[in-house]
Amino acid sequence: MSNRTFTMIKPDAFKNGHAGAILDRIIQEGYKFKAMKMTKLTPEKAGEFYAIHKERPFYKELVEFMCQGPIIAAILEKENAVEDFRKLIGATDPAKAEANTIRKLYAASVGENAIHGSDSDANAKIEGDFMFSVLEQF
Ligand code: 3AN
Repeated sequence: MSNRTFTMIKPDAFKNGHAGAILDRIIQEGYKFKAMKMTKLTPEKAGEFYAIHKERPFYKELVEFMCQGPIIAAILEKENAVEDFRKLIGATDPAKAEANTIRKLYAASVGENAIHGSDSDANAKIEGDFMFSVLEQF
C-alpha cells in the first residue's frame, strides 16, 4: 500500500473550466498536494508518458489530445492513495463510471476523460518522477 499517487487534469477538463472544481474535490477527499504544476505536454513528452499504449489503436489520438492545451499535473498524498484515487476518478469510460466520480461528473468520452490517476504504486513513482524534478517534490 502506497501513500502517493500521480494525477493529471487533462486538456478537456481544463478547457471546459472544471480544473478548480476537480482540485477542490481532491482536497475535500483528504489528499495533500506534494507537487503541482500547470504545463502543456509536447508530442514527445505525451508519447513517452503513454508509451505503454504505443501499439493500441487509440495511441496517436491520445497523444494528440493530451497536447491540445494546458494540463495540471500533481503528486498527491493520502493513505492508500493509488487505490482510493482510482475509485474517486471512476472507470476509464465515463458512461461506465459510478455516480459522483470525477469522470462521471466531468468527462465526455473514453478518449477525453478529464483526469488521469496512476494504476499502481510503481507507476505512481515513475509518473511523478517523469513530471517533477526532486526540487519540485515536497
Ligand atoms: P485509465 O486512464 O483509466 O488508467 P488506460 O490506462 O487504459 O485507462 O488508458 C489510458 C488513457 O488512454 C485513458 N485515460 C484514455 O484517455 C485513453 N483510452 C483508453 N482506452 C481508450 C479507447 N478505447 N479509446 C480512446 N482512448 C482510450
